[in-house]
Amino acid sequence: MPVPIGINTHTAMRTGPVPCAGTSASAGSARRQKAPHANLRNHRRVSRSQPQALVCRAASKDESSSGSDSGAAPESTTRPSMGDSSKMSVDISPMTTTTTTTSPEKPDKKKPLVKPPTPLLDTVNHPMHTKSFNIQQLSQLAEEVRQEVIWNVSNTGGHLGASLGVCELTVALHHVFDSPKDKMIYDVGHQCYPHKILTGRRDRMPTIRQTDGLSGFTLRSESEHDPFGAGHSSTSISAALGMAVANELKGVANDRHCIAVIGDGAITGGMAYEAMNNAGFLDTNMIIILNDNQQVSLPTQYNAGNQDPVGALSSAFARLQSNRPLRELREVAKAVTKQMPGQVPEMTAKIDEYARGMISGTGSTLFEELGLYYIGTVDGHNMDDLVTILKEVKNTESSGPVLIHIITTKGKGYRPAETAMDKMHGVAKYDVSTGKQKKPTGGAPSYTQFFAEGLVAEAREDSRVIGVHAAMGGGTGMNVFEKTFPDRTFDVGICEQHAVTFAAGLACEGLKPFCAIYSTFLQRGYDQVVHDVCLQNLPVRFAMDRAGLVGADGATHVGAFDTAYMGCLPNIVLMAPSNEAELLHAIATCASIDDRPSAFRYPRGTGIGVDLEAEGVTGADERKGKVLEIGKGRVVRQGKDVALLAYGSMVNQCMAAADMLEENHGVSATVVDARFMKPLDTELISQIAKEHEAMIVTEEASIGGFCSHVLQYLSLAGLLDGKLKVRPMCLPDFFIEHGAPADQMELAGLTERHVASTALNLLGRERDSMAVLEPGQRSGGLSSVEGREGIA
Ligand SMILES: Cc1ncc(C[n+]2csc(CCOP(=O)(O)OP(=O)(O)O)c2C)c(N)n1
Repeated sequence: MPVPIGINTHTAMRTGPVPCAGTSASAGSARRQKAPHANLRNHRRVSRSQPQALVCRAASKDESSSGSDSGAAPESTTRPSMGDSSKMSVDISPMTTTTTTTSPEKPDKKKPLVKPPTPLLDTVNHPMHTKSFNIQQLSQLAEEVRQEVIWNVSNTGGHLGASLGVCELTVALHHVFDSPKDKMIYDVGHQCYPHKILTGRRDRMPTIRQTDGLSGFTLRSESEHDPFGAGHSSTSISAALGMAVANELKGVANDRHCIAVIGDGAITGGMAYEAMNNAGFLDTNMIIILNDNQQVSLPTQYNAGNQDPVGALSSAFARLQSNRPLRELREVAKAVTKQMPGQVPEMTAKIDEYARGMISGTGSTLFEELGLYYIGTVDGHNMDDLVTILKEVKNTESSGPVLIHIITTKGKGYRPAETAMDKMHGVAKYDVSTGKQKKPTGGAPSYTQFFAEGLVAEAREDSRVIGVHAAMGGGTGMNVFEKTFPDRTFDVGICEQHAVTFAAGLACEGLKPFCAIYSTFLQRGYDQVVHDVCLQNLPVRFAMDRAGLVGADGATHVGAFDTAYMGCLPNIVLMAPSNEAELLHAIATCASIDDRPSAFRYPRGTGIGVDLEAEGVTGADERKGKVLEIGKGRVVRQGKDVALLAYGSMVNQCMAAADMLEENHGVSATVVDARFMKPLDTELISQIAKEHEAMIVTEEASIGGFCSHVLQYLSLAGLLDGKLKVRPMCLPDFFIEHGAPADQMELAGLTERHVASTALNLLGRERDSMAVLEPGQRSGGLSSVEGREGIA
């Protein structure tokens, strides 16, 4: 059934054309001559009328006629009733702004907060329903989407600040382009909540990041409007370029647009430059929207101050923003073209070229030298400008790659977010009126906090200790370290590859770099770990936070693979602490290892509350661990029937399983904390293999890690040739999606019940083994997943 399009009751608004002319062919043309892909280049030349010039079509159509741009509607799309769309002014709650230009007001404490009505949004459950809206209505829709995000995230937690900053952009994109035919690729994907709301997922937003609910990022399997999955940064331009080139090769490029939306943080990642360089070279039609909100690292502000965004690129952006001649000339061009629609292309071309000449050498050449057509800067909260520019770019037949540089405010329109240190980047549930987050109080500090304190303690004693992180000062605890050692802390931007090799360079000169990178993000720096660190045997220390399952952040952020990808590397020492005291010991141990690389992995969330002093930790504020003997594990519980050999956090599940086995089944279990995966404590492993008839080896990591190494050793040592029964228990061979940590552990089969059940099965007690797994059978023991709620 065809879908009704357009809302005729809304008054259409006429918009002027955008300045858009000239060509960025300068450096691009030089590269074009060298192009080795002759076939592709010829294909493009044939398919384009004017490959070298950006030809502007005057935007003479008014807004209502833009409905014809929408293309065919999907059959399954239905439109809800329009509601009271005549009510144009929204009753915005007192702490939020009604327009995009006024600053937020203070909350009126007496007035109870109610969620503002969303009359326009109530009529939209597919992007095509935005087609007939005029600029004023689109602005209102953006504001309604913003309210929807604010209220929804207050109940779910999630990424807030970035989404609030792109409400206008997202509405404008969906109004101008035709998703899913046109591809909108959001880099990282953490700012995609407005996009989800506008693409038929509004009703499921209350489930976001929960078990079986919507993902917190874009996900191909979730919606046809998510053309590319994300979670890790700096991938959008490559993906969009790949899609655009595919469209060219398929001969459908004229009817398809590929748009990458990338932040000023994500664009610091090297991959983004590789992609832009390639895009300029290929000269493929595609659109890059650089969302510049002056937040590169997480958080931007800390240690009682405003941190300048890291990297030279940020200052280049700032120069572009403040380049008055360019801005003014573009404004002039816009005004002129509004008055003289018939002469638009020639007029704007001249002005534009002039503008380019004037700004040469002050920053914009960065993109233009790569062969991109740069348009900027644009107020990313001004709907009129956004829609006008996007329409022009859309209607330009042979633009090549275009970069539109927009300026936005992270947390826009929500005072607590705009004024928060971290712009409320990632939040727990919160009170809408104050923005105060409902974080659990009490309990042990997070592993991250222990890491920071432990590193500070080491750095106090040794001036060679240096902290390196990749835009994750808050997430890794390096902002705490930086407080004490600002000159010894390096935030390199979202550049894990560079972080690793930069640390290698520091190590070459005799310093002691600690490279704090989440397990999942170190994947980005893998060849650097192999080639620059391990191969040269340089003493770089890797602190791999968020190792194992990560709850609501989901599959993209799971730290599953480090034991496999680090375990196969020669030279490196690998450790996994089982609690916070062990983490402090791991830091001290790695600080002492100065002749080879070393690394330790630790989970997301809070420590388990061990008695630090009893565990050998010294110091009250800055806790200092003790240096462990390299390659030696420890027996934490002596039994006789079954051996539970665990690496890292799984020691806690094994202890709980041992309690269950003893109390409920009369089975005596030995629990061994391996501490090291490399070098393996082969002596201890041989000993427990000989002393027990059954052995479970376990870790919260993928196949190919600790379990594989132990089995490899047991096999080579001939210890599998006799009666010993061994079972590996690690993460299953599939990606585990977002959800509650306990649900994820259940799905992975790594709870204490699963360990106990496997032990009983090995001992030939199948019935007991099954019974342990029946619903309701829970042990009261320690679980390493407790306290793992939160956001990356
Ligand atoms: C490879 C990688 N490293 C680190 C991160 C963690 N991270 C998520 S968002 C973010 C900042 C992104 O900044 P920006 O692209 O400017 O987006 P904004 O949130 O400011 O809108 C970082 C460092 C990541 N997602 N991927």
